[in-house]
Amino acid sequence: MNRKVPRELVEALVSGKLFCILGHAEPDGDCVGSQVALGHFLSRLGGEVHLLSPGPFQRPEIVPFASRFELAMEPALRERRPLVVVVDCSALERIGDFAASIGGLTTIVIDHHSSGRGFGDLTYIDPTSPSVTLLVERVISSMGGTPDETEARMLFFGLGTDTGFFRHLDARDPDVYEAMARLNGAGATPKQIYEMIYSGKPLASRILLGRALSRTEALFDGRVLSTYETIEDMRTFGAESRDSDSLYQLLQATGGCEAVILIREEDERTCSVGLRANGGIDVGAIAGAFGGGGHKKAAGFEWTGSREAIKELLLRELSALFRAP
Ligand SMILES: [Mn+2]
Repeated sequence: MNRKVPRELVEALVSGKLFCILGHAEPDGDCVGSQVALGHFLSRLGGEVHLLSPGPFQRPEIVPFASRFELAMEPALRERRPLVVVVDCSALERIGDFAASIGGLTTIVIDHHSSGRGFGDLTYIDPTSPSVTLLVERVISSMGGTPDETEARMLFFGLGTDTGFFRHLDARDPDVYEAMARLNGAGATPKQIYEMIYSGKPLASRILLGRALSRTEALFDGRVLSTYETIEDMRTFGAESRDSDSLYQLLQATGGCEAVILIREEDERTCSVGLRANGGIDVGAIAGAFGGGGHKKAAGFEWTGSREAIKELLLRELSALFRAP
């Protein structure tokens, strides 16, 4: 547990004038929320701020922010030696080509992942924090500031995203709720943030959801639910219509369900596999056996081969855990 923001890190931010704030590839609400809020705060203090991202901005809830981000670091900007802040990112590979651009520049890392190889000159990492935005809130207050309304909303947005709108908060941790109370006092409400995260989805995504649900197969007496999406689905509905979060949520609500498998054909040769667990099963370990990774309750991997073939391999792996009593 590392709740106190390191003093050197605070001093670097306070004395900085030019900042590049970077996040991971395929950004999500926690990443974007952390970048926008911290950038907004540093601008208010008079800093020049550049928000950088490898993109792509696919999730509908972050599309409205895409135009604020630069997809590469201009050489002229690099020559001015900005202070780099990397958020929500535990490994350099996750920032793509920026890993080369930030070489030799002082780099701050603010993150809540427990895995990954460390990088950065000054780090603030707290794996007990449900979102990076809550760490950014602590950074802002350590710098003597208070989030304004824009910052409070972005910070709440990140927390709402990473906790599945607070459904995954299961620790007894009043600090989280005290932070939420402060953000609410600054103008962020659950209703606004719920709409930011969950509204505005294309109709095609609802129809695709229906297709994937109707294909669900109950395995091991319903303890495992498995479904899939095809290349044809992607052609018909578009990649932006994929909504695995909603699909997992609906399937995981099934009585007796302990794990969910989602197999997606990415192209003629490759599938991506998503795994979710309700109970005690460690799907991170299963994904790891196939060269992937993740957490105990949410993990995934990429696979070269057909949808049927990967399902067979997964069933073999799972049968040890789910053999009928
Ligand atoms: Mn995060």
